[in-house]
Amino acid sequence: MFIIGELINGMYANIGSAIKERNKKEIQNCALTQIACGADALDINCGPASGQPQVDMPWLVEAIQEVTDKPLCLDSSKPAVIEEGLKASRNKTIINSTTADAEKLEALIPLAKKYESKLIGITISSKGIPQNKDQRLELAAAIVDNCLKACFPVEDLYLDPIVLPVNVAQAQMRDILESIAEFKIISEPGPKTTLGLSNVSQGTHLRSLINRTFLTMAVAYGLDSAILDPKDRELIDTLITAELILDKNIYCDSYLEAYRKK
Ligand code: THG
Repeated sequence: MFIIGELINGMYANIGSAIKERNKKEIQNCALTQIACGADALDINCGPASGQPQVDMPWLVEAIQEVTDKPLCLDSSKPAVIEEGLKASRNKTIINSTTADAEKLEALIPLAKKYESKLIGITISSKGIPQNKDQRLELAAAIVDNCLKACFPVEDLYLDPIVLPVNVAQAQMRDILESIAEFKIISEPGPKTTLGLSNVSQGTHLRSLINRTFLTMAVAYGLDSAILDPKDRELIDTLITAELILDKNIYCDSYLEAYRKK
């Protein structure tokens, strides 16, 4: 599982004020802590309160790459903000994200090619978030189709079914999980899959329990990557164990320690 740490997000109060005050240390500590906990990449989102994301995004990129070479996942709904992040990046990048709308696809697929970035495609369109699995698949297929037409390698595309909170969209959880398996066979070779795990538990009690249960189920449906809180130790232990059960990790009595070190 390719783990993308979610904690450098301006929606968190400490990160929001660190961005405002240009407190590099706070951002760098957050980056290093997530990596120590097992993050393979770091999501970077300036947050809803940022008045100048085109300036904040490259500042964040520069601060983080002073302390790590891990890939950065540039998270913004604005292509211009993502482009400023790409320009500042000297390591691998992931664009987070394009929707299935032509305007976004036409802006972001060429950027992904130009900067040799991976690309997350979320199954959302101008009509909103799909309400069932067929609508999700239709948007996913449109994203894949656009990548194929533009000669963008589909193996570098991560499709995201958009996870909704279980307390508002309980009836959609099964569709979201089944979409993971469906997306992977849209083309040959197929795209990869990712999702924003913490969305599932927003506004609920027992967040951590809901997160790790959903992740375990998603892993069984073939999930390749997730944006999550790597500081949640039980979550990471559960993930390692789920992959053990699926024969992706080799069992030994100290498998948790062994796979945490990997
Ligand atoms: N898909 C893709 N990218 C994404 C998401 C997605 N990026 C953003 C988000 N969703 C994933 N990241 C988070 C980060 C934090 C939370 C949820 C998802 C979260 N935050 C607390 C909350 O809202 O309750 C904030 C708590 C606080 O303020 O301290 O849950 O789905 N491609």
